[in-house]
Amino acid sequence: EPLMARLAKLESVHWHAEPTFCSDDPHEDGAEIAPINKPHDLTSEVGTRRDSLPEEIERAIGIAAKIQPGWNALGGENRALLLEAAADLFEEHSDEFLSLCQREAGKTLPDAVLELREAVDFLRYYAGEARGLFSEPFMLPGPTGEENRLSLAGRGVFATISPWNFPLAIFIGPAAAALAAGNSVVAKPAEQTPLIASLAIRLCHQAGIPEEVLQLLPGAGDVGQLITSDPRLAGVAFTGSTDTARAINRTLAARDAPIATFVAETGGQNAMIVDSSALPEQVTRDVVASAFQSAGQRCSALRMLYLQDDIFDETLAMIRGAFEALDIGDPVKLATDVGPVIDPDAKAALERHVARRKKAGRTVWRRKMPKGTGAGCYVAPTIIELDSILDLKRENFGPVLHVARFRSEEIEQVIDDINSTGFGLTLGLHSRIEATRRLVEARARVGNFYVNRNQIGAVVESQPFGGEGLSGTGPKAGGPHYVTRFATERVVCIDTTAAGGNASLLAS
Ligand code: UN1
Repeated sequence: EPLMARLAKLESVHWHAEPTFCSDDPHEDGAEIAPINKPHDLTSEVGTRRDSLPEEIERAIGIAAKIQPGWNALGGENRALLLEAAADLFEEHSDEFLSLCQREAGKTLPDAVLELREAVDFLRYYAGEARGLFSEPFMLPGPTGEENRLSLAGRGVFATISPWNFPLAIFIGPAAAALAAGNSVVAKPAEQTPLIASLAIRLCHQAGIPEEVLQLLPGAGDVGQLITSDPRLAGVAFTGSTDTARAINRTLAARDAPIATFVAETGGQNAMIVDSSALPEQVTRDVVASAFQSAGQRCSALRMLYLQDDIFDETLAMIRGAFEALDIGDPVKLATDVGPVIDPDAKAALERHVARRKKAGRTVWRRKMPKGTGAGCYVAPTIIELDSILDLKRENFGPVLHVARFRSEEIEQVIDDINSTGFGLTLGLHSRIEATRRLVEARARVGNFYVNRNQIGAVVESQPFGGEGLSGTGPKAGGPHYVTRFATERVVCIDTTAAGGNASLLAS
């Protein structure tokens, strides 16, 4: 078995040294991996797309299934070393990643830096998890003196399906978790951002993660549909819209196969509540960051701001002041605060939403767009006044903030309205009243609750991220329960008395 023989070789290698695994690798001459060192080669391909063919998908999953037991047998420590070697290479290649995040995903430079950092954090954190989780815990001996062992192992082949808004961090994060747990992975990036994904995959291979263990399957929804209908998959880790998560769940359930593990991180209808005890300057800064950073294209982003009525006018005036000062334009320019949205469909959906609210007679503030933004996928940052979050029917994924007023005695109703959307991702609160913080914390059903700060940018390890209800299945990415979801548990129980041959339950 040549694949297994190659994995056996891997076991004896100390990583961080020059990887020797791929000695019979077709890429050894460097021809295939050359673009890594030439960013212009990749950036000049921005906008190109390739869809995996049905036979490639079929073949990739077959190869992944065949290699997985060997990858699992390699052990948590070795897998950790390989993931850490990949993290090192990601850092070495930061220039290429930053440039691609700007050009392929339209990110501003600060957003691109945060994204790369999150990707590296995920690789290192899940590497640490591979070390910790796969050392066996101490198990009490059984009542008749048996020796008991509990171990974790990979489940098999995982598919990861990731979004364009975090084309690097959320592409590599779930894949790294699945790999850490001992699974092989077929990874489908968003169709809008295949080049960032392909650079990430090449560097993982260069770090020594075998090509058979981590394979890239680019394409759009039809490719995802083909992948997820394959009965050989043990599970899927998905980040994207709630509707797509439902469709994947149906596809998985319809297979003539064991029940799959499904980890989904989906949408949000995120609110922030600001009472009259809040500090207006802090509120202004945090509202603008939560709603307009990344052009509002984060599932954590603020969509619905509730301002207490007695501070409504003055706080909104300050927010509008900061909103008018945002620099909008080319994400490659250093001064830019708000870049474009991802594609013409995203722009059209946001424009329809704004037009409908205008038609319904709502007060709408829009930024006047600078010259030169007419041709690109730019959406003018917008603030729309509404009565309540219940006026929103869907997630509006872009630089559009809604604002409503509430009276202090209505705060419980506000929380109930937020809960009744069914989403439960992020919630912000600005208040200096401890009782209010306790009330909101106890009553709101959200995954990530942020107090007196912005509500985006959860940090791996310190702030595990993920929601409930329509926002996803959990467990939280970058938290201590995530990797275990990708693993299966086995208990081995050995009756040590039988080994002596002088005792049996019947005789005793
Ligand atoms: C997403 O937009 O899909 O907290 C997730 C944050 C990021 C994750 C966003 N760490 O904003």
